[in-house]
Amino acid sequence: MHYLKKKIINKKIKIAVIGIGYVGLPLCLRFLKKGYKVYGIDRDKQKIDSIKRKKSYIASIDSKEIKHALSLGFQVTNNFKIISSVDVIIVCVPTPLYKNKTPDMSYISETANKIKNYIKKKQMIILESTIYPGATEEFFLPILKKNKLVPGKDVFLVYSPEREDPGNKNFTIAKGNIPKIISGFSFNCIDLAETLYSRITKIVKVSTIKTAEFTKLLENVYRSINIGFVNEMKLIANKMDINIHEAIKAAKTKPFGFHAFYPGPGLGGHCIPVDPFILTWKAKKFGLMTRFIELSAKINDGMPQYAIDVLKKALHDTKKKLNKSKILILGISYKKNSDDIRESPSIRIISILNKFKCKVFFSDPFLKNKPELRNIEKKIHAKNIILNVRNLKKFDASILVTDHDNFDYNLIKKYSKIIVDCRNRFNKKLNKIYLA
Ligand code: SAJ
Repeated sequence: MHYLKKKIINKKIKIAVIGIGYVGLPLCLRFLKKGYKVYGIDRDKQKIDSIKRKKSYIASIDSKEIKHALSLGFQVTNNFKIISSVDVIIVCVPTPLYKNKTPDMSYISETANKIKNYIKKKQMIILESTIYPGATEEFFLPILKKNKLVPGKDVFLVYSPEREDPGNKNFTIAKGNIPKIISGFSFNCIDLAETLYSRITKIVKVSTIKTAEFTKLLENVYRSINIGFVNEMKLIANKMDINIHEAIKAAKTKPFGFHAFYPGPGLGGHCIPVDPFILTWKAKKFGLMTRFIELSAKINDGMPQYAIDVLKKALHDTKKKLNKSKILILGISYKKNSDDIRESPSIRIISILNKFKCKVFFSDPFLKNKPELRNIEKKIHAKNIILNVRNLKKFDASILVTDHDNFDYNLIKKYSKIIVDCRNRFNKKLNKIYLA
């Protein structure tokens, strides 16, 4: 049996996870709980210090879990030298977009650059970040070549896309109930990946690394285009004075052939607004114009402005002008019950409102304890306020952008002058409620 395979089965391997964010940290904890020696590597000193202080920086991970992980021997560092003494290297770094919507692969290339001086024979290198088909080999084969390491023989190159869903309490890495797609450079690589990942979850093997890279994008572009579709259906329904949510609820009764998506103020997060552009960028290299995917992204992109247009109409109905109004944004994270504000539509809405010179505040219970709240307020030129009668009465309109479950919807309905409802939380037909 292969040397590495034996070490994996006997839990003798050492694992280094590069990038201990919302993907890497849960992975570290899972392997630790399964009895493996794990090192977390990150360039962000704040993350390193937080772990050493037994403090979690991920909403879905309790600090008690960090304490337990440290008792199991979890070690964190920003020094890549440790790579030379581990058996498995798992890369979980971000792949955001540049402003021009092309993939920013700088984190991947920087990581490849950092590990190239330390990799050695008998190691397995796994990439989990969401990337375009071909990227794993493009960024990692050159460093193997430079070190005269033959993939599939001296070292084992694997791709297994992350499927961490922040805030999802039912499906988590910790529960081991999210099947993991795996593939590798050769049969040996796939076999070793299967041996490793089957220790922590169900696995789904695909034939090539490119297929695995493509599958991840398929999963997320599927969401993005369907959300774009239902957002366009919302525009039609609103024009025809039909409640789109009532129609979706009815359509859901069809026991086959319909999967419900819900209209909203636009797409936020680190995956869904990003992944379509990663795929379209690569498709263009093959001379393909992905019109449908790009059009759905454009529709989603237009939703924050649509919410503002509905707000303008609502203020007009009460003889008010937007630039003379005080507006409250309810919810600033990109999806409900989360404290993550990346690419949040709320931020887009606030920046449009700021251009109209109206006074904008927001209220988000998930942000109140966030250490970086002050910076967020400075960056978006809007302050977080407590939701109470006195404050609600001060505003000419409230826009419900992120429908956290712990909002007091009765209080909002009672004391808001106007409500622009982007999430159909106020489905009562009250004059002051405008569906956006
Ligand atoms: N959204 C809608 N309508 C919907 C669903 C989502 O407007 O019907 C919006 C959300 O408000 C949010 C954005 O889209 O702003 C993205 O929401 P999401 O539910 O897709 O959540 P994400 O971005 O956290 O996506 C993750 C992805 N997980 C991984 O990539 C590992 C995605 O594949 C999951 O399907 C998704 O979580 C999930 O199902 O929650």
